[in-house]
Amino acid sequence: MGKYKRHLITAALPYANGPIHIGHLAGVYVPADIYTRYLRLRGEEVIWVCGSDEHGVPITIKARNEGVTPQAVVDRYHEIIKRSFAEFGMSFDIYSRTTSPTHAQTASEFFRTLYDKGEFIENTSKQYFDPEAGIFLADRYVTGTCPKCGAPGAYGDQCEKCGSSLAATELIDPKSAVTGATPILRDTLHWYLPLDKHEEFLRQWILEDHKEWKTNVYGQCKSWLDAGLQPRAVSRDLDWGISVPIEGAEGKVLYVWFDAPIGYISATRELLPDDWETWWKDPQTRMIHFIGKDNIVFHCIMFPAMLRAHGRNADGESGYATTALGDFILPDNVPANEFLNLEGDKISTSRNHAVWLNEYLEDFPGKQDVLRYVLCANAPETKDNDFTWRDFQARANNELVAVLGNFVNRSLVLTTKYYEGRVPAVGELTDYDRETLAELASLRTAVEDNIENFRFREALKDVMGVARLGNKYLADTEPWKVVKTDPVRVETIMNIALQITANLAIACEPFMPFTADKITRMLGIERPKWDTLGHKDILPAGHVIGTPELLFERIEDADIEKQIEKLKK
Ligand code: B3M
Ligand code: ZN
Repeated sequence: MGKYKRHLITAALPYANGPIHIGHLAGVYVPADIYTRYLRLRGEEVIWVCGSDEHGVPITIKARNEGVTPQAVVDRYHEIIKRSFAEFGMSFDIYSRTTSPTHAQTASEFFRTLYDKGEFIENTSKQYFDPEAGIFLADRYVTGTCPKCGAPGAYGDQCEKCGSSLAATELIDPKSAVTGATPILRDTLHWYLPLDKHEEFLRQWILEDHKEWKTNVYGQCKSWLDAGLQPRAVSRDLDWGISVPIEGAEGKVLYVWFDAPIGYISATRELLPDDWETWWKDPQTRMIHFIGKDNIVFHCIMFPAMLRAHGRNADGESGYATTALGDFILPDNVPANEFLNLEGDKISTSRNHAVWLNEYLEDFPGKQDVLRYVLCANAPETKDNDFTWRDFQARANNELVAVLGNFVNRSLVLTTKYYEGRVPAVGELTDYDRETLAELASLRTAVEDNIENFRFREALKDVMGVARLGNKYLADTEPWKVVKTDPVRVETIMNIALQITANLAIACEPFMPFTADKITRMLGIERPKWDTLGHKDILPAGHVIGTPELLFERIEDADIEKQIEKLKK
C-alpha cells in the first residue's frame, strides 16, 4: 500500500474506571478492528496495539468513594474491559495497561529526554488544596456557587446550569468535592509543554500536508490552531500515576494525557521488545490512531508535539523521522469518529444511560456480530448518531436475518437437498448469469476503496449488496421451480449461488468475523484468500459442503422492550 512497509494501528486506551459501552465500540474499536483485519487479509504487515488507561483523577476519586486502592479499581476494570473486547472479537496484537513496569519506564524516559533537552518550561501557580485530604484538587473536584449565574453546585471548570467555563478560583464559597472541606490556595510548580513553539510546525503538518484527513478532524485541528496554542501542563499533584522523574518533584506525577499516548509505545515495546523501534522510528511505518472526537486535540496536537520535541535537534530544526530510525514518526491519519447517542440522549456513565457490553452479552448471548453490524451500519462517522433498540431490531431482522442469513441458508439448504451437499458444476451461462457475476466482480474494488478511506458504513453496504445480489439471483432464477423441468440449468444456478456465498465468507470477515467463520465452516472450506474476492470459481465442483445452520435468529419485540425498560430505570 503505497510507500509504506508496515502499519501501526492504535485505538484509544479506555479508562479503567468502568466497563465498555456501545459508544466506545462504535466510535473507536469496531472501525479499528475492521481496518486492522482488512490489512491483515491484504497480506500487509500490521500490528494493532491497545490497553487500559489506568491513571488520572477519576480513578483516584472512584477508589476513594469505594474505600479501596486505585490499583484495585484498575485491576477490576482492566479485566472486565479486556474480556469484553475479546468476546467481541477485537483482534489486538496486544492489550496492555499503563500500570505496567514497561510503561513506567518508557514514559519516564520520554519525560526525562524532553526535560534534558529543555523542551519544557517550569511555572508556579496557585491551586486549590484540600487540607483534610492533604491533596491538590483538580478543577473538576472543586464545587461552589457560579459567579456568573449564582447557581449552586457549579464545578471548578464549568457551570452546568449556565454553561460558562470557569476557573476553580472564580467559584464563590468553594468546597472540596472529595471531603467537603474549604480548600486553600497553595503554590505549586509544574512542567509545561510549550505547544505555542510547535504551532507553526503543526499548522504546516496538519493544515497543508494532511488535507485528506476527515473533515471533522481537520476542522477541529484548524480551530485549535487558529485560536493559538498555549503551554500545557504535563504534570499534576497527585499520588496516583507515574512519578515525575526528576529530583525535587515528590508528590507530582505525569499528567494522564502525557503518559497515556506513550502507552502506545510501551505496548509495542512489550509486544516486540527487540523490534519496537522499527515500528515507531522507521518512516516507512504508517501510524493510524483510531479515537473518538473528544480525543482529537491530544492525538493531533499534543502527542505529535511531544513526539516531535523528542526528536528535534538542539537547533530546533528538522525533527520527525527524516532519516531511517531517526526519531519518532507522526501519525499519517487520525480517523476520529463523532459520538453515538442512545435513544435520543447522550450516553452517560453517571446516569447509567448506556448499553454495557458485558450486559449485552448476558441478554444476547452469541450475538456479537449483530451488535458489530448495527454499530458499523450506523456508525457516527461524519456526525453524531443515535442508537435505538428499534433500529437494532429492524436491522437485525430486515438485514441480517432477511437478507444475509436468508440467502446463505437457501443456497446451502438447496445444495444439500438437490446434490447431497456436493457443489454442482457450472454449465452454460445466460446473460443474466453473466450480469450477476460481473456485479460480483466489482465488489472487491468497492469494498477496498471504502475501507481504505475509512468509510466503513459504505464498505459494509457493499458487502450487504452481495447478499442482496444473491437473494435477487435466487428469486429471479427460481431453482426450486426450474428443478422440475430443467435440472441441468439448476446446477449452474446453484454453483453461482454457492460462489456468491463463498464470497460472503471472505467479505464478512473484517466486519463480522464470527459470521465469516460460520459461513466458512458451513461451506466446509478453509477461508478463501482475500485476493479471490469477486471470483466466480472459489468452490471447485464436487466439493462437499458442511451442514447448514441458521446464521442469525430474529430479535423479538419482547427482547428489545426489556432493553428499553432497563434504560428507563
Ligand atoms: N483514556 C480518554 C478516553 O477514553 C483516554 C484515551 C487515551 S488514548 C491515549 O476518552
Ligand atoms: Zn452558572
